[in-house]
Amino acid sequence: MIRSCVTISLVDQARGGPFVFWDDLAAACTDAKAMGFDAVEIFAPSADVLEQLPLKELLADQQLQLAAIGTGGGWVLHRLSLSSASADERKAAEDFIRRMIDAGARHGAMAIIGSMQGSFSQELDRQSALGYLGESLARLGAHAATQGVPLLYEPLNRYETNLVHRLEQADQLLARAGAEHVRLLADLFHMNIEEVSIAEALCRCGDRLGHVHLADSNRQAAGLGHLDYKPIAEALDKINYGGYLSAEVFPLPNSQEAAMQTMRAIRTFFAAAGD
Ligand code: LER
Ligand code: MN
Repeated sequence: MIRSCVTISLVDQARGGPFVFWDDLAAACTDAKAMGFDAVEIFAPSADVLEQLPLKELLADQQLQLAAIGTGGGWVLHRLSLSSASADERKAAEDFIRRMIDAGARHGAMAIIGSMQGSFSQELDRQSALGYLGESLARLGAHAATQGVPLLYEPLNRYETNLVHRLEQADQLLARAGAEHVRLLADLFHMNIEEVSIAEALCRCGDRLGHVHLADSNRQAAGLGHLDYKPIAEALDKINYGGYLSAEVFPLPNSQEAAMQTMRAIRTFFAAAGD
């Protein structure tokens, strides 16, 4: 059965980004539970910060799952990426992510590689950048497997990376690299820009789909833009998707409204979810 999830950002420098709740983890968990969410996804500055949070108690008190951990803080705060031209920076990026994987896995959560994939540049051509990225995904996926969780890889739209924009390209990259412990993350906002058909792209993922970022065409809560959720829900049903729909949207008109609108949309469009 599909489960509901909502994002919480603890990264001040990411202000203006597409996260529903901000700053106060305890208050966000209380709100998420009261609104009926099954889980939260946390965007944290580092593994150290995650490890210092009273996460175990907060999740237990609210009976929430920790679905996923965003690793993009490594990009936002340190400009680290897995496709940097510098071997030292690529290693630092991998180390940053490996520690995030461990910090999340303690709570059963998957780490997300989105912004940390980086871009190719004048210093490093596209094929080399994709080669390094694939190798890192394979290594980090294998590491995540030793911690009992898959790793998530998220294609981003053309304004955020010049490497991988569509799920099929991501799938091919993972297959070429032999990154068998990595699952695909489908972000409906990026897909609305890049995919020919969102529903067909989801169907092609099959059981390689590991997580969904739920957003509308304008990156507001589902139902506040012009995405048609019926074929999307049918596609997820067809592939028996049993993961999370995680609201990664702007807190518009405010965090509470965005979260409540997300729950309404999940209950309306995605059968059996949000009960
Ligand atoms: C960034 O646009 C995004 O969608 C995040 O989930 C990347 O980690
Ligand atoms: Mn996303």
